[in-house]
Amino acid sequence: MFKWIMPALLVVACLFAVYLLANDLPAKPESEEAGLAEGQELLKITATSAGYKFDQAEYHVKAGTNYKIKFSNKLGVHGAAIQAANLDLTQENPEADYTFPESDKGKTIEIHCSIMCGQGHSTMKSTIVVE
Ligand SMILES: [Cu+2]
Repeated sequence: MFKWIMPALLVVACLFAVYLLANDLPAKPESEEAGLAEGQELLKITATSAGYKFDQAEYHVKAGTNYKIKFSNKLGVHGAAIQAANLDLTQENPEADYTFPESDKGKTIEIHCSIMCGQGHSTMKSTIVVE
């Protein structure tokens, strides 16, 4: 009598576990690639006052490819000026779409901080290598 109860409870418990797993998983972080146009690539530049530098000493891009350049500050207030591309990205204006022309291939383009941010400001630089 009531032999069916245990298997039935087991099934209910399993379903409940699956339900919990499905609902308690943290929300998927929104992909950084979301919002990119087709064929567009992301170039992220992050600046910090720790060492007065950009997160990479060299950023690599491909000539002829359209990039969404996203700038952000990790610590302090900085800007990323890319004079060769006529861009100055700041906290207020952190994004730009840009295609490095084929004529830039093989060139190294300078990025420098465009906002007076402190004692390391004058040497706060990085480069974009166009391949
Ligand atoms: Cu600066």
